[in-house]
Amino acid sequence: MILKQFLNAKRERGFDPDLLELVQTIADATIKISRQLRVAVLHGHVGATEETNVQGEVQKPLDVIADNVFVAACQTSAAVSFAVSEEQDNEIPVSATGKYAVIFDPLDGSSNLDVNVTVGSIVSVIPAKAASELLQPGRNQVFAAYAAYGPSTSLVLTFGDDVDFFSLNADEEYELADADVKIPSGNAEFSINTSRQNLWDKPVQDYIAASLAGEGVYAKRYNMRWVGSMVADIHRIMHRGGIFLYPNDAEIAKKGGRLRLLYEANPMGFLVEAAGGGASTGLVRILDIQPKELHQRVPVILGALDEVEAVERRYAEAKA
Ligand code: P6P
Repeated sequence: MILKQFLNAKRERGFDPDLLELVQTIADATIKISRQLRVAVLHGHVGATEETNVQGEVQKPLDVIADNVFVAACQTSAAVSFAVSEEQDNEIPVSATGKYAVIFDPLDGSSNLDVNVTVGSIVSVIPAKAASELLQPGRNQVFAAYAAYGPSTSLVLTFGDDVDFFSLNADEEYELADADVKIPSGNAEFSINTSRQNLWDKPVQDYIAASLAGEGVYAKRYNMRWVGSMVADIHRIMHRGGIFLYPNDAEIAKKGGRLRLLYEANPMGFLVEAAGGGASTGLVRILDIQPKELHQRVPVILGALDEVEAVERRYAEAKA
């Protein structure tokens, strides 16, 4: 089944046609980006630009290209009220009669582009007609997805019900590859940047130490994977389980965390929870956080529910 047929079936089940059309538009944007990535090296689109974004990060040419693709896609849809991008300081007004805000990280993990490692786009859709409605808890999302640009291009999406995996076929159409995906339990594998170990919150230091000592949730020695591209690490976890952590640490605590709430933690949290997993800061569930500003950062602990709950227990014990 291709995405168009999948969305038609949702329409027959009463899903909002405007949202379904917007989802097709978003999917088409990721296909455009996938095409650009394939030839980026040959077109000199790797390396860095002279610009920095609102995050203070040096922009890659493809950050700018991907951002332009998503903004242009939003501007073709009367259903979109605002576009909010990691690469843009402020929200971009689109349609005065729009009813959905599209919030996105157009190209996540772009530092991996130069070395041909999987990168991704992350998208969140919330019901919002006015700029004053852009700061909503992630539980209010009506759609979330990521595209993983790797050996193949995957599109993983949810409307909050099931999580469905699509893969780009030879005709450049997204074809359903796996329906109603659930994160498996039992995979003793954590995903964290261990170079920051001495900075982590103590509950995380203790959780990782226990996992390495064979005293973690699954009582066996844990493996470690860290791609440095959130989409790639989360896609692995969606497939085979495990836990992803970018926890609070002594350095990043000043900024509130490393990853952004509105266009990384919220959409990934919505997807992971819909797949039966957990999404937490260690102290609170990510989807319950009331955002205070567009580019707010949060600590992120996502993955198999029993693993996330184990980290939350360590935070609770530390507070007791
Ligand atoms: P570090 C990429 O820049 C990103 O935002 C996420 O995709 C990724 O998980 C994380 O940062 C990598 O962080 O500290 O390992 O470079």
